Amino acid sequence: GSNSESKRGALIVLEGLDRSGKTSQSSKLLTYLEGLGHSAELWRFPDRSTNVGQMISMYLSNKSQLDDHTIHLLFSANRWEKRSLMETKLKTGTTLIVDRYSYSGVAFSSAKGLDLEWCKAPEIGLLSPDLVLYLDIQPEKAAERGGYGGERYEQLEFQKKVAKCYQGLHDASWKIIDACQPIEDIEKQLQEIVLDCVLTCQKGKPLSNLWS
Ligand code: Z5A
Repeated sequence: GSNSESKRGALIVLEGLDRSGKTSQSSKLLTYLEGLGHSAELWRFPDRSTNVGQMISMYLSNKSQLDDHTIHLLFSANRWEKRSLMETKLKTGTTLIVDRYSYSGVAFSSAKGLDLEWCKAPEIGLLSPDLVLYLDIQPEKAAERGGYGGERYEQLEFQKKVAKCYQGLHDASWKIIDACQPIEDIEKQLQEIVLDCVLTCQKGKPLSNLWS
């Protein structure tokens, strides 16, 4: 409508394997949107700043052991604790660029062998992204980028399983981007798609919940 209060922000998620370039591209997108005068913020999951986030961080750095189901639910809880703030931000016109979201939650846990529907269940009712940018890279190529540290999931064989699990999660909100192109080429491609999404949301596309 013409009322500026009704212009909501867009929920834009970046997904992909470790080293696919999510972090680099998220910050470039933020700079781009802010440069155009849009209100935008960069978020990431896990959000390691909360109490739940600290438990997740300990687990990822191998400082604690947790049952696979338990850590799955903690990742989900970490998104739930940010849900109402997320909704407020979007409704008051701020676009959120989010580095990893529920798809990471489901892909990484189901790659361990947990039941897919069980993995999706705690994500139901979280906000549904308006756009998912999947940075597509072969696990071998990602590993070559280096910087695989000591974190729990940073192993080639496991990343291959995660890549397969991601493939089962694509829906209409996904755009698959070839993450092996030069950084600047990917940046240009993402800018176009993201701006289009931001404008569509401003025109009144309703918010919805996962998984619908
Ligand atoms: N996890 C989960 O299990 N359940 C959940 O619900 C959630 C997450 C939310 C922590 O994530 C782990 O938690 C993660 C999934 C799991 N485990 N893994 N794997 P994290 O976000 O803290 O860590 P990460 O996603 O693995 O981030 P990252 O390692 O920082 O990767 P990235 O953000 O995708 O890539 P980058 O930092 O932008 O780039 C990596 C390097 O590649 C860097 O040197 C760049 O300069 C280079 N790069 C980037 N783009 C290019 C191109 N186009 N060409 C060449 N080189 C490039």
